[in-house]
Amino acid sequence: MQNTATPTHCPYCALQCGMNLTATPEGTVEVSERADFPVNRGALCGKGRTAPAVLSSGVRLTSPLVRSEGTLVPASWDEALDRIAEGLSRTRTEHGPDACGVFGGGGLTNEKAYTLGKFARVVLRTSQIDYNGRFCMSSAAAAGIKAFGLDRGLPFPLEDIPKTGCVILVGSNLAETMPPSLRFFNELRENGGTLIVIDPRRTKTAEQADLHLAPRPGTDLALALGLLHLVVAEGRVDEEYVRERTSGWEEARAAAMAHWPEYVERITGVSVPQLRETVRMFCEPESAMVLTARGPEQQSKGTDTVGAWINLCLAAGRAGRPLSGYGCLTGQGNGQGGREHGQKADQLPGYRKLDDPAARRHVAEVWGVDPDSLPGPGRSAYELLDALGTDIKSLLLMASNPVVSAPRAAHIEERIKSLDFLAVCDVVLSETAALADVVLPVTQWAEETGTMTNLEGRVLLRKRAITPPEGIRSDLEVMHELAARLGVEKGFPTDPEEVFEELRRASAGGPADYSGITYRRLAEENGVFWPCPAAETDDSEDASLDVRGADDPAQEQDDDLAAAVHPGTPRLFLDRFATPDGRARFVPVVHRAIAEEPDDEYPVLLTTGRVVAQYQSGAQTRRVDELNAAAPGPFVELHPRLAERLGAAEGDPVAVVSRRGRAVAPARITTAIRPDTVFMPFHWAGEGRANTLTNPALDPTSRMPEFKVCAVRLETVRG
Ligand SMILES: Nc1nc2c(c(=O)[nH]1)N[C@H]1C(S)=C(S)[C@@H](COP(=O)(O)OP(=O)(O)OC[C@H]3O[C@@H](n4cnc5c(=O)[nH]c(N)nc54)[C@H](O)[C@@H]3O)O[C@H]1N2
Ligand SMILES: Nc1nc2c(c(=O)[nH]1)N[C@H]1C(S)=C(S)[C@@H](COP(=O)(O)OP(=O)(O)OC[C@H]3O[C@@H](n4cnc5c(=O)[nH]c(N)nc54)[C@H](O)[C@@H]3O)O[C@H]1N2
Ligand code: SF4
Ligand SMILES: [Mo]
Repeated sequence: MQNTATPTHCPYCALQCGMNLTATPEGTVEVSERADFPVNRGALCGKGRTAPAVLSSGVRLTSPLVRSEGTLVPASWDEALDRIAEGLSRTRTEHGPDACGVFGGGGLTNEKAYTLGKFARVVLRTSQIDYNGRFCMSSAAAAGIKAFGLDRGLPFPLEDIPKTGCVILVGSNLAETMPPSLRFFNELRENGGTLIVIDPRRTKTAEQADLHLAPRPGTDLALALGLLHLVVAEGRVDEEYVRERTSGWEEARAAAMAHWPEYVERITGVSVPQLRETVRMFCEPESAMVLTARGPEQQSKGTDTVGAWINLCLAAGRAGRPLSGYGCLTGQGNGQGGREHGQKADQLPGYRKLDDPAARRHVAEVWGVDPDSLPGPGRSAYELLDALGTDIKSLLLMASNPVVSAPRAAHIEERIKSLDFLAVCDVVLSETAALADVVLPVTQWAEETGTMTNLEGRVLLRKRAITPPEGIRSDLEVMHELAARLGVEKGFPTDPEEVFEELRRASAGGPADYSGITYRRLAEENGVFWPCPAAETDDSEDASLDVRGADDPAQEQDDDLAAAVHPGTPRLFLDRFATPDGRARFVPVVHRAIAEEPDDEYPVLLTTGRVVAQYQSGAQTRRVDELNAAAPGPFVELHPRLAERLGAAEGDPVAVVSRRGRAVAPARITTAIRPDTVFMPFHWAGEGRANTLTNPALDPTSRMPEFKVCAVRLETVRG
């Protein structure tokens, strides 16, 4: 395995860029270009290039830790695992199964996410499981299911983007958050297509655009409705498409017509000529796409907002047709797969619903348990964290750092501290792990094999390239050991391929059907797009393993069998949508205000997001020198007019105060932001923690918190 390059994938974002890894004789790991993977064709951002730095023993956890007289001290695996099993059993005995909580992450492989969901429901029998993906794209998922009957990030591969006529990017700064993907948008423009970017800031992405609209944060819903109004008023509705392929148009149209362009201009700050220009650019070409990211989604009306953008696509006949459609740019490495296989509060594997009796029967059979023993749906991520220390007494946390990344973080930090028992599995001592009673050090991406599902719905194999250090175990081994200690000896294998084989069966027949996908196929193809049902002739697991066998000399003659292999589904909805009648559903939505409008006391809007050199809560990337040099700490981005009123100069510490708390960071003064808005990245803990300020107002459908807008005031800091 060592010394030769292993083709694998990046540990971080949803592009899941391909890379080659080589272990050097000196014991380090080198990243080299892997040109064959179509998503990035060799290109990597700085995070991916420097990812091996987190594998070194200087920064990672190397031993289990247990709390003893207030401090975390090294312990044996047996002691640490015993303590976790004891902590969870005691809670269950004293307070019942729902007093044990589980919190997962969208960075976990499909195998881990699947096993974590099963662990919660079969071993702990708790309904209280959710994950950080709820903070990420749950609003887009909810809107996609409403409209199309199915939620998959992009309904087409990224390589379709250069060939469409126009892309509207709503609240995505992909030049910083997915840098290698910018290539597709540059090619779009080289081919004569146009790019429209909607962002309150003139970001690096907006600088590439043919048209940049800078709405007031939290007004994307009104913006989309105003555009739909104009599509109707200008006679640009694709009547035939609406008749043949959609339902609910009349209600949605009536709702949109209340949003006159002048009214929308007043709400959003986007001028009527700009609205008209957007409609023209979107409707005139043969094909067009709308892509959303966290900007419009992380709002207390994110689901309706995405729904309004989908309505626009449907009215203009731009969905379920070649080179046209609505897509959501997912975020974490396995943000897509992580929510398909059961770590979400209301889901079972295969994107089945936990409250659907047929789904419960199917999955219970695969798990060998009584369907009635499966708990029902639990709380959403913020609600779960908010219940720590009250209804939920013990928490098992895997792959998230909510002390930094949850909204109203000071409150959540207090809730975490009030737990009877906290166990954290991580690769580093994150701010959340530092509060735990037991911390388990787990293997990382390069040291273990697993599947990931990228933003295109492409399931890919992230292969182990190096041997993990002594004393580290995988998340799968941890769950196996804990299950055994809690009395469930079987059903928690430690071999990822074995887990995947079970996941295939559990997902079979569900919306996210992986049953036709095998490790062997993934090793040979550059990923397979779900849904990919097993071929009809293939009723044993082994048969499909053999179908595409490269080293099978008889394969040439196996054409019949090969033809029976489902090719996967790169493009969705071309013939029909995934609704019962095959039609896409319009949703009648109307504009509503943000949860916390500015007032005299808190007159400025705060929005939050990312910078290119740091990842998420920073737990991993803040441990990489090169990335820290590029992005050393938090900042408050503000317009010169606002800075002048405040009396702050570039680099001066500025206090940002909301109803939840106060954060301090240096001023970064730029005309690239609206004068009524400040921006803070959320990658840091401590004084500059953006989430001390954010508002946990939840979207009623998706339960997504309003990370993207709250009311604040600014103060200068003396001394
Ligand atoms: N470098 C880096 N890359 C990452 C990540 C990271 O942490 N760092 N995280 C990954 C993950 S999990 C995710 S979810 C993605 C996120 O990827 P993006 O969604 O691209 O990232 P954000 O910076 O959160 O938000 C995007 C933009 O939304 C804008 N915005 C703020 N408020 C509004 C609003 O009300 N309306 C509109 N239209 N726009 C608004 C912000 O100004 C910002 O430029 O990135 C992934 N890639
Ligand atoms: N203000 C504000 N807050 C936000 C956002 C925002 O835009 N603004 N965005 C939200 C979004 S979109 C997201 S996705 C969340 C993300 O925020 P978090 O959930 O905190 O995500 P990470 O920082 O990636 O945390 C992952 C943790 O898991 C560890 N880890 C990595 N791989 C593994 C593994 O395989 N196993 C285990 N056990 N651990 C592992 C890492 O070291 C790290 O400590 O933040 C949300 N918070
Ligand atoms: S863009 Fe995302 S997947 Fe690609 S190298 Fe950077 S962090 Fe990794
Ligand atoms: Mo995310």
